[in-house]
Amino acid sequence: MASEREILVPDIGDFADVDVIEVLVAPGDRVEAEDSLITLESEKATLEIPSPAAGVVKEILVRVGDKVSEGHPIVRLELAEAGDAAAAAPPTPAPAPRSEPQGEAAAPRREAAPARQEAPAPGRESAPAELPRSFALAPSDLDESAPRSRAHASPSVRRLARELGVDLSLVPPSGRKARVLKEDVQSYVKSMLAQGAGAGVPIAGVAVARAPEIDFAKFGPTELQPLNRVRKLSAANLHRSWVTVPHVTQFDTADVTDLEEFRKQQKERAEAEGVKLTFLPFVVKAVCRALLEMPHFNSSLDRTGENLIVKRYLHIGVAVDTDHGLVVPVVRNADRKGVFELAREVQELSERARTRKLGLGDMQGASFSISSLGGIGGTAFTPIVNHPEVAILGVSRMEWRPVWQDGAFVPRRVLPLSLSYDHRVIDGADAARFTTRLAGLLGDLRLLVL
Ligand code: CAO
Repeated sequence: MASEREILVPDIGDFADVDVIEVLVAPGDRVEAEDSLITLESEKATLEIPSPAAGVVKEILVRVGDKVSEGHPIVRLELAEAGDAAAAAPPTPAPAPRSEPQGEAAAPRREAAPARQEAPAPGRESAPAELPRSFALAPSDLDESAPRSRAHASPSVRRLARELGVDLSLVPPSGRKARVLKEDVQSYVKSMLAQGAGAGVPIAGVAVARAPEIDFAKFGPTELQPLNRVRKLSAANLHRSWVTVPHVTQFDTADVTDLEEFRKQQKERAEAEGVKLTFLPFVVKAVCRALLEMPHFNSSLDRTGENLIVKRYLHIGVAVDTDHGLVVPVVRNADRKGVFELAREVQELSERARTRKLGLGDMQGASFSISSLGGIGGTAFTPIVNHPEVAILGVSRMEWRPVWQDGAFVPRRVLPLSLSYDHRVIDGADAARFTTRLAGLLGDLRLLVL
């Protein structure tokens, strides 16, 4: 009868409380001895933890974002039937250097999987293979039904793929046990380039002159501060959006004098219910109405660029500023929620974002995003579309402005709105209609109930 075994984090040297950045298997997966189970990332290195035995994964005991040390359980494995040498093998080989080929790990020691360690390139931190989902993700990132990248590859190959914007699951492997090698990634990129822009593959991007490397220390004291994982991933995703989406930003203002009165009246009631009532939930509400009326703002271009995928759900991403970087948790089915419920959810999500307690699922599936800087200041800004979404609303700080009404200037509270959009999908006239409608809804909340 098949027996089960808990696979533990092996001796990983001096590392403790290391982040799990990637879970490479799922319950039901069959793994061979030395197939990678998870990837860990410390400040200095990325480590892949392979299975010490063949079998079927029964349960995953870690999640992306967990911190683990030696001895932490990773998976529960139903070992392959007796006779399987790997299953019978004593556990825990010592960590092997990253450059060693698969299957040549050192002799077994304790009851855990052998780890492989990747020495980081000098002056560089290893990038993660998976992320706390952040801004501007690839189409497959937001499509939970899309196949996850489960290709077998070393961290350095994964890093190369990430740098080149290559989805590893699409790369034909040539290594032992279907492992994707560096050369496979390079050939894949070459073949995609050969297919050319006609195929609509947004890799390689625009050729720009390489920036000269400057030794700033020549001009004064400097300090090297490595970017954390969230910032690195945000940077890559924002850059991809920036170069692939033809952006235009439409500016407008909403007269929120009445809304502000109403908000103040409701504030006490909200506080009694433990809710902090800001402008944001009202904006979410109004955005949902405008999206229902203009659904192509709630869509994505498909990979061919020839079809629009219009989403019949309204999941609103809300950009949250945290001290580890920008994250965008998602309020699901926002159109079905009341203002207090939205306020409570934004508050809870932003708290969890700031304490790093969001799960990947909390950051997936947005169909439109809002970035509110109103609590901080500023009169307008040009947010970057959270690709593959096609529009994002920026909200700046409400202020008093003199408005000409009935032959005189009257003081009115105005809320600045900045709508950035993908001009391949949205025309300027529609963008102006969208912000005009939004301003109308925020100017007179009664319109929301019509
Ligand atoms: N005008 C004037 N005051 C505003 C305002 C606006 N547009 N928006 C918020 N405020 C006020 C709130 O009422 C609150 O005041 P009180 O404490 O007196 O009630 C204060 O500013 C702080 O609000 P907040 O920021 O805590 O709450 P929020 O609901 O407006 O926003 C959140 C929540 C999570 C979106 C916000 O905290 C945040 O992180 N914003 C930054 C998003 C960001 O970084 N975007 C850039 C992305 S790059 O494009």
